[in-house]
Amino acid sequence: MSSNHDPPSKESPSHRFGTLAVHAGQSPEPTTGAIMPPVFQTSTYVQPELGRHTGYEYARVQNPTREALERNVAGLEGGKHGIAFASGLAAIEAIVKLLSAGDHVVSEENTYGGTHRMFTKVLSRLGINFTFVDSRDSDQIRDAMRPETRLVHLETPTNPMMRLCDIQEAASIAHEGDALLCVDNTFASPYNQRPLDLGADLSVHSSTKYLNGHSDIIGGVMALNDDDLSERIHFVRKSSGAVPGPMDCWLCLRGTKTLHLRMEAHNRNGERVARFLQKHPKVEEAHYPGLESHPQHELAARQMKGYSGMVAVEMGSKERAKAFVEGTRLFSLAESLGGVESLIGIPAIMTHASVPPDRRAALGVTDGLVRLSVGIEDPDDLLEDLEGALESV
Ligand code: P1T
Repeated sequence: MSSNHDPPSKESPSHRFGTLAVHAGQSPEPTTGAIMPPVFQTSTYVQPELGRHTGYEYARVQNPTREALERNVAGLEGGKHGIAFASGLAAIEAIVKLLSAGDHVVSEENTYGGTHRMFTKVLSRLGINFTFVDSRDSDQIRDAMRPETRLVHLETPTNPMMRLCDIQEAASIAHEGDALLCVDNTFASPYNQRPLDLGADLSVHSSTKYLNGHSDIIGGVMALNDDDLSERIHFVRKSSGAVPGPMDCWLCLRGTKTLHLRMEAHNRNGERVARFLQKHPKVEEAHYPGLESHPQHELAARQMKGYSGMVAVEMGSKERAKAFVEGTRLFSLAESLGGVESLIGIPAIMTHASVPPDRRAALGVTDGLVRLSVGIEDPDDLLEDLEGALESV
């Protein structure tokens, strides 16, 4: 365990999200009363005598700044434990490292390209077997389950096709077997969706995205309730070492305290951009769970509180997509998402280039698909920017 040191904080589990964002797991630093947790930029801690320490021995295992972030994210996800990592992929990898050679994982087929690459090119070489399914259809998850399935890994909404999975149903399928359900909640953020409340065992994030929200760190974090599972993941992290630095934890904690304000703006702007693009004659199709035309809009309305700022549109060809992404001025051509500034890109050539072309084609990740991460700028300026760029298509 990383922390036996949780100090009392002001919040109670009955507090609302915005109060939890500011206060969950936070308390004044005991020496000075500093209201913000210091950046404990240290690798080790002095022991008063041999065999006796302060509870902090070595910073791979314990760091108070990291623990302040972990308690905050746990509060936002409605979980008992938060565990932070050096990146989103490191967090997902730590979960799969609970398994042994011969174990089996059922994974959504349309995950972030890097997750798919780690599963197929790294972890499968170590004897862990993966079956990829379209988790929009719960029967595909059920049919893929084997006696040795230990993990069901979902992303909902998926990157970049915005497909959804019914988390409650997936949890019951995973638990009928002997498997954990992990949901990558990066695209929704805990403000819009709380997988643990719906029966998932783990909610995992690339905190690089909405949680941090300012495009200035790489990080990962997960939330969970089970004490034994938390112990086992802490053991993997301490043994493997993919820990985030204290300054990055401090920055991320600064981000999570305004998550509710930023997500309201992302949700609002995302929906305006999606509706604008859906109606635009140069756009063939818009993918956004908040649109009534999204095939799973009813599930989205049931499972999510808002639909975030991620939008994907089919432009019909690589040339048209290229003209669009190179024609914007406010939307920057870049990988990543979830920051305050708007980004635009072509997943097939950028974030999902590592997914084999035939698999990309089967998923609908065409060379003409454009993904937008809609930021929190004034929405009228964003629409003007998109209108201008579409004129050049
Ligand atoms: O980049 P990292 O912090 O390791 O997170 C990986 C990751 C995990 N899960 C999801 C849903 C993600 O979108 C990502 C990273 N995604 C991008 C960099 C991107 O532009 O899609």
